[in-house]
Amino acid sequence: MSFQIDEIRLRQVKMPLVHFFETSFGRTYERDMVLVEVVSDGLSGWGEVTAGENPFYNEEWTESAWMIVRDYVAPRVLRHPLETARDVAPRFKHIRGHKMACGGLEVAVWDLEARRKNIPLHQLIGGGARTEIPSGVSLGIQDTVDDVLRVIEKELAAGYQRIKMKIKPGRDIEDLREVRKRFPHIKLMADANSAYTLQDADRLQALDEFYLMMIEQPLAHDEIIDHVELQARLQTPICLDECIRSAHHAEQAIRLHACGIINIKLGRVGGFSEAIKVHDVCQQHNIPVWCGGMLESGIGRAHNIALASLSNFVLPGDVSASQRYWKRELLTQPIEATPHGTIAVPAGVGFGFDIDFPFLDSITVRQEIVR
Ligand code: OSB
Ligand code: MG
Repeated sequence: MSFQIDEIRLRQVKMPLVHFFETSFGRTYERDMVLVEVVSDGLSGWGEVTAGENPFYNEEWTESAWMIVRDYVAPRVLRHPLETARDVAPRFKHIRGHKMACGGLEVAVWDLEARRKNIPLHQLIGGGARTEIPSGVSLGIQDTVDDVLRVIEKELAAGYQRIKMKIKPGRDIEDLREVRKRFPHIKLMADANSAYTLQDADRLQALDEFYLMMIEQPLAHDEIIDHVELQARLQTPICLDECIRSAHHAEQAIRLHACGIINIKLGRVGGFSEAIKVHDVCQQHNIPVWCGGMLESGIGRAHNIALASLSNFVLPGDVSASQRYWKRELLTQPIEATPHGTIAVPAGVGFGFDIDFPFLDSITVRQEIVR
């Protein structure tokens, strides 16, 4: 049953984080994000562009995403006959990069298709392999090691299954030593967000002593080959994040032994079609995956939950409860974690949660409709 998108509504919303989030590339106090609503036959599907406020994680940021969606992404989808949401991603093949902008609209069409079929999004994408997804937390760099220990204590008490710590040169070996001394048995990993080069290989090798589950994206965001060399020197598996923007990259990284694990982010790879392909490539090669996060609002979070219900998402991911990020969620009900560190996959139609429209309107700073 083919359909077409009649109208695409863009919104920019600002939401302060309950606690700043610091990575090797900087601190975020407030999210400034672009939401995409696609309308067809009076039904709406929703997506979130996961770009940051600055072009530091990758080349995209709020402003670039707005322009790319408005001027390049939306016009390629509007009033074009679609059989399924799978027909959306190929329409962007001439757009270089800007996968998060493309992905924000692509995931909205998947949500729309699920709503048209009156089924949950997880079912439409072929997920539903589990009814609860295993949940971990990503902890930003804290001011002191004592703060790190305190935050870990709190998240473990809340039940989360694994702890990820952000590291950078100077906040790595010493911090991890303290954490391991205090918590010798927890599932622990570190994320460097590309803060090192091959010249730091000795320093990274020293982290083997802490038997981390994995070290995430130690080297440059666009550099698979150096990771091959580093992986050969480490016992700890490397997990690639920034480097993997397509299933092709995943296949190359796996073939070259650049990593043992891959983190999948919907935005980074341009939406569900490509995320599913990355998942499948990894599964064929026995590479486990987990779902990463980009400090999403409830809408992006809900899409992540659906994604993480695919069968090869066997490791706890970065998708955690709304209250860790927001005083008030964009949804009528916040997303919550269970005491055993999981998040229930919602049974409702589409992405499975209801948007809190009055609140959404109150934090919207810009709107534009593309017809
Ligand atoms: O590298 O995984 C990352 C946040 C912003 C940019 C990059 C990353 C992150 C996180 C946070 O680690 C994940 C989350 O809690 O949403
Ligand atoms: Mg990462």
